[in-house]
Amino acid sequence: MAASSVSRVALSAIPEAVQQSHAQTAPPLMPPNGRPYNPVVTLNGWTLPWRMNAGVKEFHLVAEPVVREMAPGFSAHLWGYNGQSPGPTIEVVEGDRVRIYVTNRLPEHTSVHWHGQRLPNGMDGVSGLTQPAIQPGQTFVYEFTARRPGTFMYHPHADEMTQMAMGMMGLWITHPKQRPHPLIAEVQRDFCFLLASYDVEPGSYTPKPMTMTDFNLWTWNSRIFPGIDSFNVRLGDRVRMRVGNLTMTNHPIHLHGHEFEVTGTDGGPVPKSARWPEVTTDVAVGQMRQIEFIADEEGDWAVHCHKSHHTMNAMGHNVPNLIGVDHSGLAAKITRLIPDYMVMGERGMADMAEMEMPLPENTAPMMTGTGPYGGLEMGGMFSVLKVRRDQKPGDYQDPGWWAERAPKGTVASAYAGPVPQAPSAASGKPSAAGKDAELKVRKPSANAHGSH
Ligand SMILES: [Cu+2]
Repeated sequence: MAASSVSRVALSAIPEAVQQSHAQTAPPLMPPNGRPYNPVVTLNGWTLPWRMNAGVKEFHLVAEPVVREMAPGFSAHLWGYNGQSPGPTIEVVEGDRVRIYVTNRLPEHTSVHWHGQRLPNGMDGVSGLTQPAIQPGQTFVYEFTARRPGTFMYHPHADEMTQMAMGMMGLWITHPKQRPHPLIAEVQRDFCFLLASYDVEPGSYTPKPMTMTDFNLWTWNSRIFPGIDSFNVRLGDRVRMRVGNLTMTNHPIHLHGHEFEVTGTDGGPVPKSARWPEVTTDVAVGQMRQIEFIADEEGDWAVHCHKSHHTMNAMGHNVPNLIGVDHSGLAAKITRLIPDYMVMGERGMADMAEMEMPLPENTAPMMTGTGPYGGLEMGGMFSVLKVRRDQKPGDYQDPGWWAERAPKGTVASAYAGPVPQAPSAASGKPSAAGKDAELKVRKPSANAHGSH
């Protein structure tokens, strides 16, 4: 470790850097001092404790290599803050004077940019432009007043490509001072998470920072389904979800069973006249979106990115499309050469989730997760909103599956009676399949020289 630029005496004056050793969702941190507020819940994360020092809220972030469990059985070697990636959520109140000590325990220099904040230019954290970089072993101090309420994030502005690909990021929530606030509703549940993508080769541990678009892990707070906790709420709760995107592509976040409104961005609260109902909202690169809805439908409702490749884990993208191809006899022949070989994709890709193919060590299955009715065949950016009438206020525990209490007759099920004939689209009459079918046949040789 390089020598610190801060003396021992000065270090003792710095607040303790609280560490987190696990990836479970921490209960909301009720503010022990300072202005009161309703705390957020960071999905599979936690809020950084602070200390008050002569009216200033003091935090201590430590940038360092971490081991992040992305899902049970799969961990990645990332860079983060205070033992985890993402770093802890910082929660303050509009008007708070905030001092953040940042210690660099990485092998290279770093800085912290406070994305979306109004602050003095020299506190903006762009190394080379607004400050010298924080060298390994050094501690820097940032200080400013949290001027406007909203949902923000922090991340390095130094060797950004590498440091963000390695997981360096965190959420920052500035709660409103005025309550009730005309544009910021009081909510019963306030969740937050960051979207990040990684490229970790199956069987390895460290993301490849050079990857630009072809990532294989799509994460919420550096977790992948089934490692992402569910959103557990009480029937009738007003629920807020704050989502920030630090990947290289956009993510249409989709909620089942409810309509929501986008009530804020990193630019601040959205005027009421500019809100409209949605069930999906696109979160573009570098953006934050705050969605709100009343959880008034009981059940287990999927919440996910609507890009279907983002609800999968690491896979071989170069798999040929074999849907409809008859493999019979082929597998047996290949198995003689490669004992673990499995033919997949003949009937679709669901086979891949069902057949438990041997995976390299430290690899998450591509499509996985088991629900009360069978395989979910999901991965990546997927979770569940669990709405229950008997979920106690302030209780964030997983209530189990809705299937165990779904009222009779409210679940789709196999039909045993006579099936009515389906009318064909063209005539509106029952179809005479096979009778008038027309086939176009092309001789294989016709295309040999590019002719059609
Ligand atoms: Cu996505």
